[in-house]
Amino acid sequence: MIHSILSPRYRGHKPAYRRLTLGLIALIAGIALAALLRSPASAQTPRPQAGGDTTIYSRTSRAFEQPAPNLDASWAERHAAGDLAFEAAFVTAPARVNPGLGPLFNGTGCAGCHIKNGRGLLEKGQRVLRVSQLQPSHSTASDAAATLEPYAPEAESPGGNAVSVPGIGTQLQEQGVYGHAPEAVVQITWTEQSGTYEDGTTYSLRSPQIQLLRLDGAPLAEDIAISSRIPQPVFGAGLLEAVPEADVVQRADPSDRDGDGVSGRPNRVWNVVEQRPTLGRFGWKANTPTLLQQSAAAYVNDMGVTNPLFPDADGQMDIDMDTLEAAETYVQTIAVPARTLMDDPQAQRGERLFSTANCTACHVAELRTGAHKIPALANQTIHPYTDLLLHDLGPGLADGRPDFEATGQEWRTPPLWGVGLTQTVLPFSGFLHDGRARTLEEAILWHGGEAELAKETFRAMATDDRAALIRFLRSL
Ligand code: HEC
Ligand code: HEC
Ligand SMILES: [Ca+2]
Ligand SMILES: [Ca+2]
Ligand SMILES: [Ca+2]
Repeated sequence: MIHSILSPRYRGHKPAYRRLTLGLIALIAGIALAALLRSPASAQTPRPQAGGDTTIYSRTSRAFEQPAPNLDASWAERHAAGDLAFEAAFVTAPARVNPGLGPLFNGTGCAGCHIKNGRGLLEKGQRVLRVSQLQPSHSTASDAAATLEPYAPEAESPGGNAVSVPGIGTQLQEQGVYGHAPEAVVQITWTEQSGTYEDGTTYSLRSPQIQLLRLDGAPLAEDIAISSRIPQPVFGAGLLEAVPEADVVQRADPSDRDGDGVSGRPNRVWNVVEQRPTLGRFGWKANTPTLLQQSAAAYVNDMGVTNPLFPDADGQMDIDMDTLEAAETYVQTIAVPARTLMDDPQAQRGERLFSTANCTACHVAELRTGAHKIPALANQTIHPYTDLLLHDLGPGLADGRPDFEATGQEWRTPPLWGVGLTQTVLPFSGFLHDGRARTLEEAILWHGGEAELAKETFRAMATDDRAALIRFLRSL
């Protein structure tokens, strides 16, 4: 007779080997469970915490829109209020909700430009064109602009180094509320140039040519430097604000003492609150010192919404300090998405190549934050892949327009955290200051100047090494 082991007769009579097997199974299950609970922060995965304790584990199209998980209850509440300020779309006064748009503007709200807190596109309503006059004095621009409504809401900043264009100022507002003409009309044409990788594969790079037209269609002037910029991702910005100034400045190597061809300089920009120049951190040329000022400048220049930092000439303002601080708090307290593919051999190889190609000379993997008024941002080890310094990236990317101490060829190293999610969050969004690069490969191939050697190293890589490097960038 064959007895089933489930037979009641056998209960309580399990042989020793069976007890041992069950024990082993339990032990293995326990270890597996512990490993699961420990991941993704376990020992084999050294750097998933891109934003320190503000890191979240999301790789979806909403990955840039989460509150930092380590906010205390009162900051979490302020984050939620800030979210509403960031989402608000302004309208012409008088109105019951969000009045004060314009008279001239580029967009109607923060979220309309920074799509899902990520980038925007180089199209009207999302882009910002900064301008300056090449020959300050007698200029054809002033004649042409004489027919335009003289309006330049941009505040004068001592040391700005960008000479105002008559009738436009230093930022071109392409839209006006009813009865107000835009400052100019922008025409963009694209040119393509082709190149070849060392392995024979060809590629094509596109760049925009920008022409400003008067409203009647006549060209505006030829002696205007134009810098077209797409909206940048805004998550993690609070952490970058919390990196001690001394740590940023200490990485500068203006005379390239270590001879690696990479220098790097801090920008020093006008701080409206402190009424003196301080370290520039935000914007493609690090032309803004703090997130309060970045938000205030966005309100007044991009939306025509006057505020406590930039009131009307007569002292009136469209929004109060609470609203301004709500927007500031929001961009300070957004979570940073964690890195992925930590155990993927190809991504690991790509990370080593990123380092051997000396990308890390500018895209510094690890920084540490210091003090900040928001406790969740203080003393965090973060992996933003930026040094917050200006670098000369060569004539290919130059806009010819100075911005405080940044020259027409210098740009701030942009952070690369979350760069792999860029097109998950916004399909078709581009890389680099004007979104010209359609892929990460194109972004790298545009590097020149101080990054010429790094670019050449990439261009000369074996096909599978290039793929590994790109896979690493996608994992960020
Ligand atoms: C018309 C589109 C537009 C609007 C509206 C707009 N932004 Fe921006 N934002 C930009 C562009 C373009 C840049 C890059 C500016 C530069 O490089 O000079 C930028 C840069 C930023 C940055 C810097 C990010 C970094 O990594 O350096 C922050 C923060 C920011 N914006 C927050 C805001 C907030 C808050 C609002 C609303 C109050 C806002 N923006 C409204 C287009 C916009
Ligand atoms: C000398 C400093 C420097 C070095 C070296 C360097 N970069 Fe950059 N990188 C920059 C700057 C500055 C920009 C922004 C340029 C612009 O927007 O016009 C940039 C932009 C990028 C972007 C686009 C980011 C975005 O937000 O659109 C990627 C991707 C990138 N770099 C990857 C790399 C890789 C990979 C390497 C190594 C092969 C490298 N970089 C080497 C300074 C550097
Ligand atoms: Ca207004
Ligand atoms: Ca203007
Ligand atoms: Ca150097």
